[in-house]
Amino acid sequence: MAPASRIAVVTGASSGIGAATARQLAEAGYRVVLTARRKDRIEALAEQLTRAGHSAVAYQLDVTDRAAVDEFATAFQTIGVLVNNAGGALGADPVATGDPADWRTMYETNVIGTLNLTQALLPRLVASGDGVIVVVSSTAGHGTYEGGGGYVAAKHGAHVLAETLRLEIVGQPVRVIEIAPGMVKTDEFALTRFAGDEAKAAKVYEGVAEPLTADDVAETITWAVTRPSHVNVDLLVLRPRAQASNTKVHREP
Ligand code: 8X3
Repeated sequence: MAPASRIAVVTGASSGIGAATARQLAEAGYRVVLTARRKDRIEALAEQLTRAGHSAVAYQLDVTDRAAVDEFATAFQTIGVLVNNAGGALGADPVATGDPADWRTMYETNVIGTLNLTQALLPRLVASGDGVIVVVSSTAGHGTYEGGGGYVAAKHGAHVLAETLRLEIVGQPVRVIEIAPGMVKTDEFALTRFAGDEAKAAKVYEGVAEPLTADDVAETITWAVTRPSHVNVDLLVLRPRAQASNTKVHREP
């Protein structure tokens, strides 16, 4: 169990990997702060966790709004864990025809959002004497695929942010952990990518026996975070067994 005073901030906690991570960190004993743009969702989850005897609060936050992030940071003196999970994909167009506005939005959410939270909370993570920053990147941050376009570029950015930060703050009491999931079937990831087109979203997982779940990833994040303070899981790539690479997926007929 984490000491009750240990605060864990999770971004993008309204659904999917973020919501599952908030739940699992609360169950592991952290005081969880759920952040997302969708207030109703994080409030409902925070209430649910509180009713189950855990410590959880909701704070509406857009990670791309630096002034709001700075204001959020003033609410804390120390923080134990920051999970940078907010992000996502928009579109699967080739580079030749991808929408620059989508590329910009993906860079803003996946990279600048992570940068904003990391910069604003780093002093509080250091002050805790034993801080952890998690960057939830993706296998898209470690290899490309056709149609990956702006998402692959943004996730490479998130990966580089984590790797650079780890070099720069070595010697300070903060671990930097990157978790890079492959194919994860969540309620919203593919649907958001394809602007609500259910048929296109379903095709992503078609014939794949068991894509990863949000809980599989949350369990991995929680495991990495709860290693002893001197153990830094630099990078952990996880995929479903049916996915050997970004472009090699076994699909049952
Ligand atoms: C999600 C993995 O393959 O859709 O981060 O890019 S993929």
